Amino acid sequence: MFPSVDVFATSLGLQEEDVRKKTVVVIDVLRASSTIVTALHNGVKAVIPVEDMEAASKIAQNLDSTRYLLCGEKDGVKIQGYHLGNSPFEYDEKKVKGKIIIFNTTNGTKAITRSSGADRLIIGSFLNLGSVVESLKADSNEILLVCAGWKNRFSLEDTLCAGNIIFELTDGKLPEGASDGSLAAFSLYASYRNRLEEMIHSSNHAMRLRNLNGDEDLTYCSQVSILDVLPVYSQGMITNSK
Ligand code: 3SL
Repeated sequence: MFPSVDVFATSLGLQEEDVRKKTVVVIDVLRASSTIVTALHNGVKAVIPVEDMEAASKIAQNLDSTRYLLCGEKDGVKIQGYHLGNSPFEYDEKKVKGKIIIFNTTNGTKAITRSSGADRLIIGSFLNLGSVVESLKADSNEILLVCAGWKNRFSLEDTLCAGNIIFELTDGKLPEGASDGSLAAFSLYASYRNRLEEMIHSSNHAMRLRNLNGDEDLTYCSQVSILDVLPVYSQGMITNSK
């Protein structure tokens, strides 16, 4: 039985009532979701997503400085004075194991905080797609897939990932009565699923990132279901519930 699934192409205008009593999956393939998944896989204790630098410093002031790392980016570039930026490759086990990450990014962490009133809030990416789908299959809530997008605009890679989740939930056959959002994301994914990596590399955000740090992050974030991690948000923190 296909649960009720809808898709927001960005988190702009997302209201509390849109997420209430639902299971929400926030998707920011490039790169916030992929970085959170990687950080948790490499032993991060918890990720605290924040909306801006002010919120990040407030939280940092109340924590012992040996316990946390201040991390994130503005327009793709590491914020001055922060320990780490937003490339998943920065979050290797040696640096991050056991740490709390205070995480501030342009679109991804805003989408997460805007969805915080959900009944269940999961962070999804291509990297942990299998774990997300498995968890959604066992969930009786209505499902909302929230794409982070880029500065209130549609992002190809996030909607492709939403479509991939829906494709897996429906075994590739979208039932009648699916929402317009599901139909659009599903159809996009179904059209490009054999050229996923190529499509991600040709997205607008990939072009911006390529100028900043090459192709390495793009190739990494395009891999499907390589990490068995289920990041779940609760009371201000994201932890791995696997
Ligand atoms: O917008 C975000 O949250 C980031 O993931 C953007 S970037 O990939 O670091 O540019």
